[in-house]
Amino acid sequence: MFVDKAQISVKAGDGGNGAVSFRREKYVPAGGPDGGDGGRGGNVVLTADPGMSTLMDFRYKRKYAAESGADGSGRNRTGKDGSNLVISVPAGTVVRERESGAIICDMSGDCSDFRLARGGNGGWGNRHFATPTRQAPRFAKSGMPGEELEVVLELKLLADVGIIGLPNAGKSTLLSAVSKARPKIASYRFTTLYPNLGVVSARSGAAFVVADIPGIIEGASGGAGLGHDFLRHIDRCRLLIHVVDASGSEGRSPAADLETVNGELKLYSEKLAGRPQVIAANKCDIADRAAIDNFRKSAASLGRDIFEISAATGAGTQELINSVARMLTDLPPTEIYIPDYTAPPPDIGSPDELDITARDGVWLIEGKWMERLVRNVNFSDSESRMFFERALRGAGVYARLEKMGIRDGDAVSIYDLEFEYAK
Ligand SMILES: Nc1nc2c(ncn2[C@@H]2O[C@H](COP(=O)(O)OP(=O)(O)O)[C@@H](O)[C@H]2O)c(=O)[nH]1
Ligand SMILES: [Mg+2]
Repeated sequence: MFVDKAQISVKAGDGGNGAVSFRREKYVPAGGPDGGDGGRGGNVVLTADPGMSTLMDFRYKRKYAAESGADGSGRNRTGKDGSNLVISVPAGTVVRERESGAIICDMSGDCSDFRLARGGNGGWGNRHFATPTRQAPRFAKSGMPGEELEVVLELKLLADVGIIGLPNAGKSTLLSAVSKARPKIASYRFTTLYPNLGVVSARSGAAFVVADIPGIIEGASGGAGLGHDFLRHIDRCRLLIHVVDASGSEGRSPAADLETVNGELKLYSEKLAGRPQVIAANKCDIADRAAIDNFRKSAASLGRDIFEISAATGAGTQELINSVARMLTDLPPTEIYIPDYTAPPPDIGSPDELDITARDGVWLIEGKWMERLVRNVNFSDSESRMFFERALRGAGVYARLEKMGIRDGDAVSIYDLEFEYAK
């Protein structure tokens, strides 16, 4: 089974929690805090594997999660970092965010490894929270959650040349004649169920990659067949070789076949239909001269030239390849998709959702809203500190603390910040 599009969800590992622990030593009844920090969560990383040519692996496995960081423990032991989860995808896979369709990355060219989701940081253990007045902090911080994302993977082969044509035109035979690729060849429809890639060397020494895709059948672009999907693989080909059975076997007319495929191509994508196209009149070993000449004439009326070849005997194939190699030198390089995905602005939360807990006369305030506020305040600057004060008051944080019973002299702990409460 060939799969060229897959939807998966990925989740990076959560950070481990910080530990609450105290030193235990002989003759020392209450040691200082020695709770270690949580480990970092693992990232989800994509890696391009040139040996893969299908997204089949993603058909039955859709959820991918990297390992979470381990919790910290006593004796200042930091939790183990979660390992990264590396997901192999075929080279040329384009990754999009599911909902917006925006491109996150194109696994080709320079991009062979990509961090798709970032692991959360580990939380601090209680050893960070000791102060001269609070020598036994009974709290630690939780780890941060790992990033989560739903993405669509699309296979867009990194081939310079795509071979198109109706089933049985001889596409796979041509690929095997000009490269070391050994695609399946047979005379029934849809023999080729997944694309075959082959490296072709021209006389000039130039080499290029050719993709043989399953045949396009009539009505494919309307969703009638698989053809439409297959065209996606050759989206980024720089040139197309259009193989037509010139022998008119099975009662077909080469000129009509040419038109059928080009019609489908246009319906699928004007862009692809506009790519340079070389017509290979195949099976010339069994086609009669008159039929070939007729085909040449009708192609000429469309402003196109044809190459007479026989993929089976190899006749004419080298000329075809040399010409294609020449044309490629003048064509722009393989298209690389430019990412246009921007991560949504982080959820900034609201002051009403703040988590306030009192432990040992220390008032811990946590929450997204606070995190962001603290990040934006420079505490060595008195103006900034006043701004911070006003923000807390304005958001009703002090009112809440009062209501919960805070007293003058209690400590307020907000992330890395701690101060004494005074009405
Ligand atoms: N006589 C002759 N038969 C060919 C030629 N090229 C392909 N064939 C035959 O046509 C059939 C379909 O070929 P295949 O390469 O599988 O077609 P595809 O569906 O376009 O990939 C096979 O039986 C081939 O042996 C050719 O140049 N001459
Ligand atoms: Mg084939």
